[in-house]
Amino acid sequence: MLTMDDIIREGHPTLRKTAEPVDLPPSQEDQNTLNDMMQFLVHSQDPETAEKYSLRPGVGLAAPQINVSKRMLVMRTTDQNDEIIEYAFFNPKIISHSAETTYLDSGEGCLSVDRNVEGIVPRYARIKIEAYDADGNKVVKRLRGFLSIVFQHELDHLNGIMFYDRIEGDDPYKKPLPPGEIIKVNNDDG
Ligand code: FHF
Ligand code: ZN
Repeated sequence: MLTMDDIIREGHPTLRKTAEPVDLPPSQEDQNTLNDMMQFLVHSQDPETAEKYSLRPGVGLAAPQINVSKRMLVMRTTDQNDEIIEYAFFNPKIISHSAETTYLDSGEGCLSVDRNVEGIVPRYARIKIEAYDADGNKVVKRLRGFLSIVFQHELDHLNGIMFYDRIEGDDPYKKPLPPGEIIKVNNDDG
């Protein structure tokens, strides 16, 4: 199983690289990696397993964070109706997005960043995405709210971008224009 020891931290060059597209249909090896990444999220969100292995609770993970420079990401969280949403994607991309922006009221954190970085991280409020699922089937989805923000955080990792790159340096609390709804989440992690 993956643990925090498998997660590389800021300063590691892989986090600043553009990840390579995955060959489709996906190889068994790439499918296994995607599976291991999702299991990390499941473990990290289970209080007993998280405590046992000292895992930080995560809602998303991108392959570069485990030092695999390939375009793969996983997300595990709940949607607007409190339904558990699990997405595991190869070669994800945004095909359209709202002009309206949004941001997490509590700011963002990252499994690859061992410090608190405060400030507004502007994100598109709504996105339409295209990706290939774990079986290599093409999927198109519309995401909004927290899901949209998590997807954009993960997609950034595939492009070598860290969340704090998007915080305005001279004014970290500068409101993005045009602002949309402000997303509040219960973040156990602070
Ligand atoms: C997280 N955790 O998952 C953060 C970190 C916005 O690239 O947000 O670095 F456990 C992936 C409810 C709400 C319950 C939030 C995307 C953040 C992605 C992982 N936790 C949470 C929760 C959380 C990063 N990451 C602080 C670990
Ligand atoms: Zn991250």
